[in-house]
Amino acid sequence: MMVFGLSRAIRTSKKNAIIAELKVYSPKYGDLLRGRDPFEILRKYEEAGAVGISYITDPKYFKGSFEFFKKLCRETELPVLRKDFITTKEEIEKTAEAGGSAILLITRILRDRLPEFVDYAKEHGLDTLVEVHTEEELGIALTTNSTMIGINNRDIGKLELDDGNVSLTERLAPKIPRKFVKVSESGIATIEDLRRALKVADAALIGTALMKAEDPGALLKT
Ligand code: IGP
Repeated sequence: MMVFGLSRAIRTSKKNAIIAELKVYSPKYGDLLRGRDPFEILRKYEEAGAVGISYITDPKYFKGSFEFFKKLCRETELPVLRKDFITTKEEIEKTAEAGGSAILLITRILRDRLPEFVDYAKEHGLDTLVEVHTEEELGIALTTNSTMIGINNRDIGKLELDDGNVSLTERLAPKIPRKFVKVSESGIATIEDLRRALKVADAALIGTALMKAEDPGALLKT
């Protein structure tokens, strides 16, 4: 197991740090795999120099599976981030056992329990990506020992029916102290969006735009 592999990879990256999401389905665009083999996309992400891989295990809205996550952790040397709507500590244990490197914890869902969940995940060797979408949520995230803070440019409450806007990252990232790795998540669709995000954040997390492109690695090479 790579302890805190994702945050370290971002901090030591010499090029644009992009966490590439292997996103099989989006509530807005539907099927994103289009008959392709997910492992073929994984290889493209690796070749293009992704700093880490993200995968959504939620079956309900994103058609993900925990079984596939386990397989993914075995198949790649890159640190893997598990995304889901985590509400129990048992899920943290399962993520660590599967060989995951990092886990997403959503401030809006966990609220008062967030600091405790962060510590629990770190005790299990996992990096934590604490997700925020408002300034008030950022206030809560900053009280935790999380290794990373993710600014979600989309409103998760709208389940991706909004496009998201990188201006949220531009507004919130400067308020985050350097001890946290800053990640701009969601709605990054163009090179211009990516440039804006990486001007203020340490890494960008991209799913839809990579999956919709002809070459899933193209945006990673910019
Ligand atoms: C990726 P996008 O817009 O590039 O496809 O976004 C990722 O940020 C998004 O999938 C996401 C997500 C989440 C999914 C961010 N937070 C929480 C499920 C749960």
